[in-house]
Amino acid sequence: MTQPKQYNAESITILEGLSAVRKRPAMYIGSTDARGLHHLVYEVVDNSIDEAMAGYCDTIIVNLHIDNSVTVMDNGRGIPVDMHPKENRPAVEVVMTVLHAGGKFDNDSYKVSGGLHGVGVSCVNALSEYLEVTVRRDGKKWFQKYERGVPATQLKNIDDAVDSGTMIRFRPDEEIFETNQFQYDVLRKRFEELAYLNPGLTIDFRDERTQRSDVFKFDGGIGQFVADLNSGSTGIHQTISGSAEVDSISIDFGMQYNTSYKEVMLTFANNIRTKEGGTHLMGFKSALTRAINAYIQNSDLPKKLKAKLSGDDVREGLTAVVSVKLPAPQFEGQTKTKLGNSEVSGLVSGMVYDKLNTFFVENPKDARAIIEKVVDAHRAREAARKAKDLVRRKGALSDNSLPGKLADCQTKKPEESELFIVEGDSAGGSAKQGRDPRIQAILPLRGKILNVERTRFDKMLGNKEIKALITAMGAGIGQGEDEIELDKLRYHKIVIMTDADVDGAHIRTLLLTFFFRHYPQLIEHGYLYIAQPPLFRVHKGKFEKYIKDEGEYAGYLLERIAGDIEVHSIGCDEPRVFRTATLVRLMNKINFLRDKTLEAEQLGIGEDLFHKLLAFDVKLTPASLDNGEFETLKAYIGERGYSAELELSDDGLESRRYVIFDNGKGHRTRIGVEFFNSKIFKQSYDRFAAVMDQCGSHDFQLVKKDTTDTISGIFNLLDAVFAEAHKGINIQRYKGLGEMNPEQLWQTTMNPEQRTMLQVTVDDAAEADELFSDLMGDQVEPRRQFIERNALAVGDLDI
Ligand code: 0RA
Repeated sequence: MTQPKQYNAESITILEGLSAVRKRPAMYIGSTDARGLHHLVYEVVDNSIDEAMAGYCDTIIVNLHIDNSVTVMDNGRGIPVDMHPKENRPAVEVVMTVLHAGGKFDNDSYKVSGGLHGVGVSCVNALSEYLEVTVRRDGKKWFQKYERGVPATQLKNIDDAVDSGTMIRFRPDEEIFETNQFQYDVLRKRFEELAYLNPGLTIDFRDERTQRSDVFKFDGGIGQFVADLNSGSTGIHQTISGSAEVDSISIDFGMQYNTSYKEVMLTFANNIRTKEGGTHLMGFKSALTRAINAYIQNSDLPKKLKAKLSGDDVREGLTAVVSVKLPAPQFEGQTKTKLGNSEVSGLVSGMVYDKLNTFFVENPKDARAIIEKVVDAHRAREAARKAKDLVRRKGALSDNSLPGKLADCQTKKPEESELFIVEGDSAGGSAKQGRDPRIQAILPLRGKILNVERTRFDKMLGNKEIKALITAMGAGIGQGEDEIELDKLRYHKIVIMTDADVDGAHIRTLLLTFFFRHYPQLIEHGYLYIAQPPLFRVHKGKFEKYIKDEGEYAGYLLERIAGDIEVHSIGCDEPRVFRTATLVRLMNKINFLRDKTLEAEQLGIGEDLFHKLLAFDVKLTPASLDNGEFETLKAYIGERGYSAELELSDDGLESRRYVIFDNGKGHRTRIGVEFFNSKIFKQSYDRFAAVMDQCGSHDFQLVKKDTTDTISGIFNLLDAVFAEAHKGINIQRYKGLGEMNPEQLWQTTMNPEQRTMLQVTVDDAAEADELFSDLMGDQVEPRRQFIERNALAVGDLDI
């Protein structure tokens, strides 16, 4: 007889705790969007990092699976499994189910995590459809599974083990998260950072969805971090670095000046990136300014180098990383990424100051190069101030100081005014004629505007195009945010309208850099937009149509042909006829299946096998395969030319289940069971079933006006229908705005009633900043690649 599980007072408290997390996930992990989703991974990895920092672990493996579950594995001591004296349950179960229980069993260890990510792995558990933990410890291997935070099995000893470690696999709950798609590049960046901050630690990152992988291990730590950050530009001296431990706070920094004018300063507290800075950053900045000014004063330098420098002067062209680790970090600020511990400032400042002093004395050549650089920056800053005053005074003269090229709108109300920044004079001409002059202003920009990232402020203000833009907008300009007067901004929609080609993408990126650097608050207010001119032009005789993107293009072709042809499904019991709307729906389903079939092929699953799995009348899941459905699958697929076997692979660390299909001709396909929980499979299964239901054997007749073709296979049918739709029309991939006349430009791109525009948002200013740096720095290759990738897909521009 089985007893229903008894809940005691403790387990009820636990259930309440977990359900609080599920009710208000944002309180624990910040949000339930992509950011919160990634947070789950950081939380789990941070636990392994703690184990590494305590000196017990040197390798962490992170694996993204096809069903969007994640495995995090380490070779640390393993979470304790002995009975917790008070809770009367294994310690690992307490860690997994009790909020903030993570490090409680660790009395002596140097735990510095906490703070931003330190909500505990129990939160991850509560927010996961399932979580499995495998612990190797004291010669035994233990396993437990939870569902939505609640134990689904007891902790079981499943095997022996030779070594130790912890493995956690979880699948974020689709009921909680808006998205369950992990972004490789986002995680990759974080793991790379962590590897720099923890020298000697290996982080091995794999993505089974795409077969991408990276292994990070940096023995050189922060010094190497700085050198690598600078590898795109030219350093002007050897990297300076230092580390110390004072009052149980450990401090590491590295810095190097390069030939650019850009300041790159990354700060961390307990491995967490402090985007809003804080006391460690303050300490570093003050030490830098003091040390450089002191060296200038006290050493034997020519008179032209004797200047009194400001903080801004000494940071131009500087790349620096500062990392502190401390027992009780206080995180403040809007995004809780500002270090608040007041004692840190003085400690960092003193340590960096001493280190710099020594470095300057011991390396006079390097010191000289640095001083020349920062004094030069000082001079340029003075010049910039003068140039800015000039622009100010000129701008203040009168209203007709607006740039001559600007065709302004009639209204003076910023709320209804729109400024279109248009690439080139000819498109500018069309836009001027096509616009609604009441509310729309046009500013044509000629040629390439300046790359502001690489240009000094004074030079930038000397650029005609930039000056015209600044005066047209009317909100001023400055190097500090407070110098912008947003209440004077003359337009509340500023629209970047460039061609859909590589040059257009380049100009758009340059403009975005300009806005990001100098008008961040304008982006924050949602005033900046990107126009979406059409990508295709279709014409036949006098008829002409502009089409936004590939999707609309396919839709247009289908609509066009659907009235002229019929598709008959033959070879099934009840032949069906598809025409007009039913034909469009069928083709859309097949088109979708084609996309997914290509994705499956990327994963190594060929079309024939994929479609046979889709045609199986059981919708497989990882669990159903374990529960005996496999025998049915084996029989089914056996009749269709494949043998199948289940494989349990256990490399001592991870145990995984695969189905192996053999087509009898020497080709084997190995599919992890989680494939049957992936979107690719689940969505395709439903569409395929619908198509099967309607078309049975997949033999068709395509009935045209004069002839009838017989076609076999759904993708052949799709190709034939599209080929038919293409007949007799001209399709042009449309390149320049200039190819449209004013009326067309108005209709397709500018008319507020009909247009679509992308609103530029800076969700995360710091990350966008890095994107811009990558794109706009000295390095040409990443920029070229980015522009090529995004030339025709503005929607992907993630800023
Ligand atoms: C509590 C105590 C000890 C280790 C851990 C937790 C631990 C947690 C995680 C989470 C992921 N990997 C982990 N590795 C270790 C110390 C146990 C001891 O004293 O042996």
